[in-house]
Amino acid sequence: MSDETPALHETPGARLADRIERRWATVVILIMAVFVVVAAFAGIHQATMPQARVETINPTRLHLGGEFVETNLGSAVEPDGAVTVRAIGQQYSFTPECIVVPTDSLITFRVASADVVHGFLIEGTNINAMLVPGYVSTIEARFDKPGDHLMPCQEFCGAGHEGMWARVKVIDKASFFKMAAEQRRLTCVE
Ligand SMILES: [Cu+2]
Repeated sequence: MSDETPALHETPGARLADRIERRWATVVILIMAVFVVVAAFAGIHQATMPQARVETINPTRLHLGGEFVETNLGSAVEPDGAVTVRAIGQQYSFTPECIVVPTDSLITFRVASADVVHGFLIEGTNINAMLVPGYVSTIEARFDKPGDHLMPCQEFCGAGHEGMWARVKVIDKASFFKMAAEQRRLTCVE
């Protein structure tokens, strides 16, 4: 290399390229760091689907015994005052087809599929999970105001998929707990 020609990596163009590359590398590292934090947060709070905690169940025997027998479906107040909603998705309906929950309470949804993959989605909220046969899908939620939400199946599950939906009725906390004192399992199925 002669004295008149600078080395290739020392030309002004090369130095500019070097600066730009370093800037983009920093941006990429920051984006990856954000993704890692989001994934860790979702995992720790069990907000991922499939869930971090795997709970299995035999889908062919849901109706015969255990947590998901028909008399145990609907909303229940647990001894500690928390509300658990148990439901089943099957071709082509949800049981119960109208779910009633209180405002301002921690609600745990526990939902299982009795046959194929279905979707559990409550419109107007960020509640959205897959119901994979063999697994219990658990989601925690809170509703701050009374109202009605549609709950359509959001995974194509067969010829009758478009007719598969239920409703979620959010009522004020006092009336819910009054009803719950008189009945072991609540639904709004009429
Ligand atoms: Cu479905």
